[in-house]
Amino acid sequence: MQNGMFRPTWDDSIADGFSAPKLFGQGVSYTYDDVIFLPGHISFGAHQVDLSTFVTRNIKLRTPLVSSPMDTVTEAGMAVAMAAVGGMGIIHYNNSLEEQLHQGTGGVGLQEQLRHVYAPAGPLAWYGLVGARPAGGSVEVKTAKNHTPGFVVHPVCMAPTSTVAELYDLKERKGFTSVCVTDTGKVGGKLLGIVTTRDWDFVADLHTPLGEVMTKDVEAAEYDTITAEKAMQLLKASKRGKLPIVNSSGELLALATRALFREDARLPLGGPASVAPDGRLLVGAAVGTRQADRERVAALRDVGHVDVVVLDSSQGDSTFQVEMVQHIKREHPGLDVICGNVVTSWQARRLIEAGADGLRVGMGSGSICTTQEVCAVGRGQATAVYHTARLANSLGVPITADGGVQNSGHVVKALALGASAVMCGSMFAGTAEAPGDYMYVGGARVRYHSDTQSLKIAQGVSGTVHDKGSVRRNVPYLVQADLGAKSLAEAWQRLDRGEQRLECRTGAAQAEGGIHDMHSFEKKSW
Ligand code: CPR
Repeated sequence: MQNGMFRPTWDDSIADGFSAPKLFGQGVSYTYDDVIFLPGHISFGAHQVDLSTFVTRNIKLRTPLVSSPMDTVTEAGMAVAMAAVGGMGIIHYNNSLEEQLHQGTGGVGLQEQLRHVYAPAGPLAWYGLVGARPAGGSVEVKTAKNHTPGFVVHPVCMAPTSTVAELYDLKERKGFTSVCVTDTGKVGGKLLGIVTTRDWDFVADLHTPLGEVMTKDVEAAEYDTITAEKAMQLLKASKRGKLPIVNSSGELLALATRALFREDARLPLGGPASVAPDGRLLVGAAVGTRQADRERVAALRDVGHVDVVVLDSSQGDSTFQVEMVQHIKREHPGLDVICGNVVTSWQARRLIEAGADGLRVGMGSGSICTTQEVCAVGRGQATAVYHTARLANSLGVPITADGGVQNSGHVVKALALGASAVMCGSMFAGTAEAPGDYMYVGGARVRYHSDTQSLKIAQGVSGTVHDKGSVRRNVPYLVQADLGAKSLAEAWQRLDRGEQRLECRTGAAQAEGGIHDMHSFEKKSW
């Protein structure tokens, strides 16, 4: 005791467990579940823990979570939601550039998505940032301090010629019972009306066009003058559930809803959104390493203003990536590049020397990934994260632990072992912001097929995931760190000094650490 305060001093002779170098230096490949951290001394409150980190050399996140570039996970809605909670989304590229720019997945092109995310006049520019109103009429989001989300980014739209049968189908697939009706059937079309349950629940003829049942007398707010506060007031006063946001030509841009405002009020953790220096939301996009991808990168940068591109490959240590990262750094010097995936220090070093600003770590740990089984290569994710992070962090390049996260404990383990951020796929698939109809088929992605070769090897499977609500609700629960350290830097120092002790768990210890001896139970991660 000193001055009445207990000051823990480190004493190696009574230290239990193993240091990280010892545990991970035994030639054993450990997954997150295999290892357990021995608890340390806590001398601060949970609210004092700061998990902000750099996900690349230049991009800092308040929340160290990134959503995977998978067509079942990250499109514009997810990218915006991730930025709104202080993380970042990486938009997938399971499309040709042409398709991305003009059609896109599910009819929403990447160009459109990015324009919405970035265009100064687009609704997403202020989604999650409402309150940071533009000066002089132009929407220049200067600050994310007044984080008050409440707007639907891509409201579901139908055309007046769509039928009640299509609404039943939508309800079945997505659970939605209300839609905006526009002349094009899409966001950006002229707003003609709104259809809610009360408009169609007694309509017997399923072929009835929505134009006949929709409510035409809809109160809409103009984008240029609306704020979150005003939208809430209007919704309260009108006692309606939805307030479409339109431009001066009456074209639908977004939708404010009572339900979202109600939900936002209950969100457990607030804070600033992830914003680039120019005031726009941070977003990343995945690309490949072919010649056409060079044009894709240029378009993403020039049209979409992406902040980071992710070179998307299950085996990133290749001449293709080295040449691609060198090309990007030469042609687009301000654009950060995350290379990968890697699992060894050597792989990491080659890509860092080539110019990588960040690395994505994980091979075969993803929920739908069969790489280890099919190709006989990979590494247990805990071991991969520890070794690559050690090397990369010493060279000033952050790593993102990619794949295999099933619970908040896995996130904490990844971060404590040296990751600056954690990338999740299946964890976010099935959330309200993920694309898809509650079902996905994820095995046919470009990067996992070598289509110039006669032998094509699939390294993924198809699967389904549960509906998980909104990521804006889930994310705060995923980053509840109890590291015995106030920041990631402090946690890594403890790991380096050998003060953070670890052990490998036997199968029985893992069973004991899970739920047992219950007749029945319901397990909720959040
Ligand atoms: P989970 O978070 O779902 O466990 O893992 C997500 C990661 O899995 C992705 O970021 C990616 O690295 C990997 N992944 C995604 N699709 C894949 C296919 Cl089709 N095959 C193999 N791995 C995949």
